Amino acid sequence: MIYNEEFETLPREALEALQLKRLRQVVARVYHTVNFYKKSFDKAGVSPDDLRTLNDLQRFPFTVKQDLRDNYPFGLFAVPMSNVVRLHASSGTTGASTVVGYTKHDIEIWTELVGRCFVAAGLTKNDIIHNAYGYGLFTGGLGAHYGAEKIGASVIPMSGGNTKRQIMILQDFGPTAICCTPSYALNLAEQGRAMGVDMRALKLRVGIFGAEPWSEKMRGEIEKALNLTALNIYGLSEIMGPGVAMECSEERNGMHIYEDNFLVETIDPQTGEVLPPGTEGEIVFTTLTKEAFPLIRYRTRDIARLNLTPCRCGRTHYRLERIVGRSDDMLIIRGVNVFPSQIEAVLVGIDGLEPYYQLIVDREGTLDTLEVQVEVTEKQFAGADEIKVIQRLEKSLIKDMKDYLGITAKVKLVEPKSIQRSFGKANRVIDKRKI
Ligand code: DLL
Repeated sequence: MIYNEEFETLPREALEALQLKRLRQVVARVYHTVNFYKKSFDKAGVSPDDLRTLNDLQRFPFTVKQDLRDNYPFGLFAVPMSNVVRLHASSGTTGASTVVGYTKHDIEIWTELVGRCFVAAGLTKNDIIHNAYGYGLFTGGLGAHYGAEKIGASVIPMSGGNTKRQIMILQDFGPTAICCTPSYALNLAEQGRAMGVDMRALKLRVGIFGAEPWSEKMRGEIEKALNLTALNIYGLSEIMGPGVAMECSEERNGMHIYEDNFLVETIDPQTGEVLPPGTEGEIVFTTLTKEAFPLIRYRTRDIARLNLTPCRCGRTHYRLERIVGRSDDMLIIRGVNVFPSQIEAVLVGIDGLEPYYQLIVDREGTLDTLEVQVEVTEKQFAGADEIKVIQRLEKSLIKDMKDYLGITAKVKLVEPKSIQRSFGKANRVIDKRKI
């Protein structure tokens, strides 16, 4: 089934004509309403009138996450706040966080696109959808929620956490579909088994998993543990939230990008040069229909490849293959995005700590773990109540990490000079996870 047959199956030529029309509109609009774009286009010597073909977009400058941070919180909005009906944000200390806004119309489009995703997954109004994406500033919970209601399904607004309760609801309410991160799906399966529940006998038949990288191997494990069909959903808050791209149940081989709303390019992350579609590189999006927070040539930092071959399902939109990595140092820990620099921002300014730290990321069972090792100062280390003070410091750091970044971390304060010094770019992250 296809939610919006007209737009999802547009022949390529008509799709590109629509994209060009929308692109010209959005580029002109941001130029005239957002100071940042006026300045950056002027600096690059381009104007909206230069856009005659889709290829002309290559002359326009990229937008990067730092631009969002520099304009924190609302500086890139293209409409007055009175037209904004919703805000979402990433975690982070002030300024390191990114904030996105939506008009009523933006929410309608987002809702339709997530509706498209659910229909692509084979869901209908007869399904009960257990939504375990976090509700709140994260886009996952509310994004999936609105889409589920749009197709008329019954949605259980479960949010994240409370695993035992989730397992009880899965048994009692009998949802036929579940939305969560792939690692949480494995965690639910494991905890359910530990509680003596036959997780394969639940009514679940489809899982819609995303918000973090996963592999075909993990797909196999989840399908086996929960006895369902596992599908991949992609999105990022800057561009909209979940529902930028979604796998169809027919081929389960790459996620159709809703290209009537998002223009996609692949670039070389080192040089910024545009690569032929189908080559592995960094994915760049331009939003074509967003009102409150349009983005022009936004560098996602996600590394992947487009699949241009026609799909059995009939959708003409190109597919995004699995995300294979990132061109920056962003970590996704239990579905929460965090940059080492944000952790550093929590650490600096705390009396008794040195600016030397290391992050050790691992996976225990199905759950990501993060250990932050930080050096204490000589003075602190040699102090009389050393152990008591260190324990207090560790506790308060764990709390700050949770409060500012939403992550659960172990903190280990280590002796002065025990973290290896680097002679070039510091390598502060040791990621031992094998996904
Ligand atoms: O994770 C939106 C989302 C919610 C997508 C629910 C899917 C389901 P952010 O928190 O802004 O938004 O994180 C976006 O997460 O740039 C990717 O690096 C990563 N990511 C999202 N989906 C996938 C996926 C949401 N299916 C960042 N596979 C993106 C791999 C993914 N990585």
